Amino acid sequence: KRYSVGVVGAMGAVGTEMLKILEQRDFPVGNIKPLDVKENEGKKVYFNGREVEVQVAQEGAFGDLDIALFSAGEAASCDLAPAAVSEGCIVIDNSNAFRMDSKVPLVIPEVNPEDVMWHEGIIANPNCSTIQMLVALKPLHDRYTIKRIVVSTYQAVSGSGLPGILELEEQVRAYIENRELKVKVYPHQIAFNAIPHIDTFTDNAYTKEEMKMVHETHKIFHDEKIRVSPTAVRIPVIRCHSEAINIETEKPIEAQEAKEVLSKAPSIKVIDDISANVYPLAAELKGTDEVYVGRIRQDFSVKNGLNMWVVADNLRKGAALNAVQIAETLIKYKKV
Ligand code: 2RA
Repeated sequence: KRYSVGVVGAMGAVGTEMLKILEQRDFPVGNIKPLDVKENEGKKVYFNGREVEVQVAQEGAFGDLDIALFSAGEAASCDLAPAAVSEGCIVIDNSNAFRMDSKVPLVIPEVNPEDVMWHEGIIANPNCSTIQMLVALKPLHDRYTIKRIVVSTYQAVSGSGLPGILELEEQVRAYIENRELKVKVYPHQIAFNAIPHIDTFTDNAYTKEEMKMVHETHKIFHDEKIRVSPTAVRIPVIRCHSEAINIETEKPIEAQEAKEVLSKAPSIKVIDDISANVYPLAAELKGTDEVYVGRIRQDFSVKNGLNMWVVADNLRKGAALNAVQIAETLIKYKKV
């Protein structure tokens, strides 16, 4: 069977990757429908070597689709995802609009694929920083029962889409040319800086980005007991998020054995040889699909603790690839 697939936000950073990944993974597409805002109507995108015209993402555009991958921001998802479902289309949404909705499964195919079984038309893609963290922690949670996670993220500007990329590039250019740096996308200059503030602050002094990692971990692991304490930081890297993760486990955990558990787990590549200065590096992992783990070491400050460094391409496994893998999971579980 071949499927009629729409991509909402087809001209954006994630939407562009979605089209690329559908093609690279030879997803059984019968018809592809790039959808975006009115300003982009008529522009061309390429799919399977063919030029395809962008159409307007609006009510009535989903009746001929089996699946629509959304990555056009929360407002567009709130407006159009229910309409798409009512037109008979299944929505895989990369925005934050439905992630905590009790009727919407929040899925990482390597972690909780079976949750697609209870979808009612919408499946939510987790936040990029959550996806890479939980792909890495799932095998350790299964083996050692994680009770607490402390994580600091080092997030690329492409997490803010094309505007974030352009802001960093422009500020670096201005710095080199001794011009005034303009600040629009972020609360402060991002070039040569580290901003501990992603999304908005909530009333507990954590940011929404940090609280997403807490709530999404509980929903995806189906475990409200795990304590999660994140700090989300924006750094001047174009692509690939990095995370310093510390876990405490119920059961005794030993670094070498944990390294073996990780190296056998799906979608994980262990890159860890400090004798040769080898560990995952954001600048080397653009365009890859796995979650890369290194600096695996005992946390000697607690009874059962482990530290690790986790890197993944935030536009691929952190967004577009995970969404396409959810579509593949729907087919596998016969839920489309
Ligand atoms: C960011 N995780 O990095 C958020 C949304 N992609 O900006």
